[in-house]
Amino acid sequence: MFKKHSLKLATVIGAFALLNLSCLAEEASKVAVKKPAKGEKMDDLWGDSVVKLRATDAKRGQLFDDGNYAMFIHWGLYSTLGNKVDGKTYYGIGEWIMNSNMAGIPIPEYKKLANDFNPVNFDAMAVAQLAKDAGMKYIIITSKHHDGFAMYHSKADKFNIVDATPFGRDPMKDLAKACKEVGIGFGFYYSHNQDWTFPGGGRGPKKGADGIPASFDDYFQKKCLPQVKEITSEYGQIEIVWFDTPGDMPKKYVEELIEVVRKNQPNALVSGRAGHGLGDYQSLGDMEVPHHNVEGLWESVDTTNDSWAYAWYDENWKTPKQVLGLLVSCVGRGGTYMLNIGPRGDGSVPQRAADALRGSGEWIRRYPQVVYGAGPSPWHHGLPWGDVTTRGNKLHLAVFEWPRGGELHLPGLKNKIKSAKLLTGKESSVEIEHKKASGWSVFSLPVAAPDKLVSVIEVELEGEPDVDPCFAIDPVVSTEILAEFSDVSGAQLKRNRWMEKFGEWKHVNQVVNWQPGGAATWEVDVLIPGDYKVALNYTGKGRLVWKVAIQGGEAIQNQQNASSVFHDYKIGWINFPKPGRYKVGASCIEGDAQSAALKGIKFTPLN
Ligand code: JFZ
Repeated sequence: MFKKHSLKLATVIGAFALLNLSCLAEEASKVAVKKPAKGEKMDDLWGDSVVKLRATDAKRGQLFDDGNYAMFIHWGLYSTLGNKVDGKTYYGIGEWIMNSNMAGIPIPEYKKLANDFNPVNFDAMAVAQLAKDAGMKYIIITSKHHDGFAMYHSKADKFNIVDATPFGRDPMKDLAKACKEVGIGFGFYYSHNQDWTFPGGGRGPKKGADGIPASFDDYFQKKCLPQVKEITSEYGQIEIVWFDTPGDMPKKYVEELIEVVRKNQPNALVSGRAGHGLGDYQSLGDMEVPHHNVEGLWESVDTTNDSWAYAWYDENWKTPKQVLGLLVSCVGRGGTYMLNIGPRGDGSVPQRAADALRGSGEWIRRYPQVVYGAGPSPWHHGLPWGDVTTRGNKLHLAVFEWPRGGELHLPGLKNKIKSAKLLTGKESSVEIEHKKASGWSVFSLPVAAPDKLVSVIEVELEGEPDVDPCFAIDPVVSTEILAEFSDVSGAQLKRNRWMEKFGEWKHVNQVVNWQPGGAATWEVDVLIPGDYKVALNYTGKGRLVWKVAIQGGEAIQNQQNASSVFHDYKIGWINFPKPGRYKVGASCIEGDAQSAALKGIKFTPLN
């Protein structure tokens, strides 16, 4: 079962990491974003960032193994606009405000912003302390984004925070020092391919001020290479150089940059988005945590609200519990989570972003073992009530949805349990009772969750964790199983990506192209027999008729509405007559089946 899934997922992730999504053209955007001008598709910028783990990565990989959690900061000239230009608000990722899909600001206009850039409220110590309080192990900050403005003192190019602004100081010196002082790592984001203001840079002007045509090589030699030398030699030890959006940048340039990093910072990691598979680890698509374990060194990057850079209107903050959900599932899938904040143009950090980070950080301080140095879940996917991380013979069950009825159900664990303890976040813990039932482990719990955010049960096993990762229908909590985990016949599993707001990418693996007789089929394990409510999550047009059938058992069908937004539609009750394994299939059998895109199936116990 696991093998099959990992293969399927490898394909999904491979496709997603390759990001050369020519198919994207067919995949209509969900939200009307202005059509990019010719040659201005965002997705041809991502290049080949698939990275294979190499043996020599072991030492540098330590950062990810121990850390698992980092702060990303998008801060630049664009932060002064906060997505408002000439009184008009543009919705989307703030650092792209210059782009023609956003405000479309001409280069000379944009450069003028530097005249008023004076981030007097930037407090490097406070930012480093915030990351520390959040439980994050290092900070990666934009030294230069696609706009070409250097947020540090660059001798290679005057368009920087010291030479071009009234501020006239290098805040990166302060931040590098502050990180050292509070005891966390420091590193730089650098946009190596795209430079929208320097002649010859990716998507930049094609001519210099003198009217003479400029090539990418001009940009590379005059700005990119010297700047990468600067950021890797003038800020002490750095942990990562986070290159981004390689596009079709020739390999030799990427190789040269990596050589510089290796020479100046032999212990630093290079992000996969350097391109050509030359980085040390893989950055998965933005704002997304994978649903199945992923091998090798990788991270997910995400942001506290919906934009990377500050956007004045964006109060859509992740709550501390959401942050923990994303972090724990990232660690559970075997990766590292890097969560972004976007300081304002004056350098201050929005209070709610800080609150979300501190709220989740307090939890991490109570249960550090769930995050730091923790290994992936032997279930290879999340569980209905939460997720699992591991260390040696110990499982940490992070319970996000405390089950009613005083029992937690854990399917498929083959080991003998030595002990099970409910952690209290302090030194003490409470031993809890557990029993085995039809291959499930059942833990007795107090009625109320002991932790207001996420409670943790530590289970010590005899031997290394040995688990059957089959999907199992929880007897208490709703179980959603994604379509990407189904066997599909007479239909197709396809990845759909779209921008919710400009630059805010969403991704769904969905079953489409339904043919007569087509089905998505899951194998599920049932502990408590009886009736369960079934819902399907899909998009489509008009009314659709769906059939859900248990192989050799009951089949139900129903007509429900559809819309362009993924939503749970109730199909009906279905009966599992006894405990054990079942195959359950879902099919779109009537209506505009060509419009139907199935994302998942949900089983909810009646009581
Ligand atoms: C890039 C940048 O363009 C963006 O401004 C931001 O800095 C973000 C962290 O990275 O955007 C991307 C790059 C890659 C993907 C999506 C957005 N991707 O691989 O899905």
